[in-house]
Amino acid sequence: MISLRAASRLAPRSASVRSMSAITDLVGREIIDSRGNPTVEVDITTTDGCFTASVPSGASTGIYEAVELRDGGSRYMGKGVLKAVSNVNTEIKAALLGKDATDQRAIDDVMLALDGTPNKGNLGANAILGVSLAASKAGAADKGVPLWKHYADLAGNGNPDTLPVPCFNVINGGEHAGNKLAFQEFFVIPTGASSFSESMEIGCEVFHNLKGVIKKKFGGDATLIGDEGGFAPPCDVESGLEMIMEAAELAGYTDKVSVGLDVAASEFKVKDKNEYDLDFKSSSPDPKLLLTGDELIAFYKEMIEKYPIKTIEDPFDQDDWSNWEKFCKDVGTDVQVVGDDLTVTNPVKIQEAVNSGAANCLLLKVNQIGSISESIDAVKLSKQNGWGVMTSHRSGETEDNYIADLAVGLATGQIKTGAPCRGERTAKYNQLLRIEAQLGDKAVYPGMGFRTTNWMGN
Ligand code: 2PG
Ligand code: MG
Repeated sequence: MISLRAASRLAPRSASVRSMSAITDLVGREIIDSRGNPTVEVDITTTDGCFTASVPSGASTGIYEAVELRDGGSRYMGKGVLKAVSNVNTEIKAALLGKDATDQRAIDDVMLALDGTPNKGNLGANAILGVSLAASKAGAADKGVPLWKHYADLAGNGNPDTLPVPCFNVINGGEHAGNKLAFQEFFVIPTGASSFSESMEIGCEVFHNLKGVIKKKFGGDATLIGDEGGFAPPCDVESGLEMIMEAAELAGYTDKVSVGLDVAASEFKVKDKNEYDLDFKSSSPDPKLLLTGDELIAFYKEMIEKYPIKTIEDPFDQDDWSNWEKFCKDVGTDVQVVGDDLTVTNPVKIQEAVNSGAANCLLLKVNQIGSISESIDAVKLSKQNGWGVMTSHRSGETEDNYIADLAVGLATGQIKTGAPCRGERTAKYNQLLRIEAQLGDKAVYPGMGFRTTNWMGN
């Protein structure tokens, strides 16, 4: 019997009589992400040309995410990805040459079978995702459609017309900044804009006004930025929210913005205790900032009362299901409760959270699960259960902007990709401006309806 590997080596010859989109070459390489760490980039060549995609990387990584293969050792402080790149250039290449780039599911399935582990620990989720993404670009080109339309086709989502509402992360804390602030992300969300381009205008103007507010309060040093382009002032949670609202007022948009948080609470849960340390970055933590689960819930509720908070991500640790459930039951109607570390874009985890009522929105991060097809499965499951879906970048990014196309193609209705600052963040927002122009009069901006967008899939 001929082995899978041997059969795939024969494939290029038979490719000439098949679809024009057959993969004729596949090359992986190591490039550098926005934090100066190596990551995987992949070129896929078909008769339509060469299509390149690259893989992002997190800092506040959930423990249940698929494996990001790193080389270890001293090179790049252990963060090299040459093993993952080599997996692309040997095993994955051998298995995919000759395959039809438009058949995303088949391509992803070949890689999953080749890897053979539940968490992609063999080949690396970074190797598999790089290929999966590049294949999706080749597939779109073969069909002669924009990438967002190809993603919509793959998901059975018809002709999407909805741009996402941007959640601009204008204040950075947690693992993304050197300040003492425990919560990781503070969003200004232009829910009152009438179009995506107006939402950009609002986001940028609030961002610039916020710089002035922070400078006045803490001096110029406090306007340095964190990993996702937001400011990293030495403030606490409440004063962060206050400054954002002050900036919105100065910009003249008080009535047009909501706010949101990514707490990233897994980073400061006290091990084996129902406690969270909001001073976890300090060398001598203030005991007043050590809160029980109930105290943290009470604090969130107080903030929700005082500020127009519409979304809170990872309010508790990834294993702290009981506090998630209590919180989502209490506030989930008015406030979106987003699973990131809790759900890791994994249908098994999402189903668990649906069953227990622990969250009501998926944070969609393709590298948490490691392929386009499985990401689509995660979005479908979430939508079918009435959840919102927020498309997300990672804190370590590249110039690649495919998440903009994903957000439109899968009608997620909301996206977070940092502040309107730093090229790897604006690359995504700028692609959304282009897609808005392509859609022309048909473009829909969901505004306050961002939690329940027009999904045509099933
Ligand atoms: C998050 C992300 C992206 P990271 O927690 O949502 O903002 O951060 O990529 O570091 O996990
Ligand atoms: Mg998060």
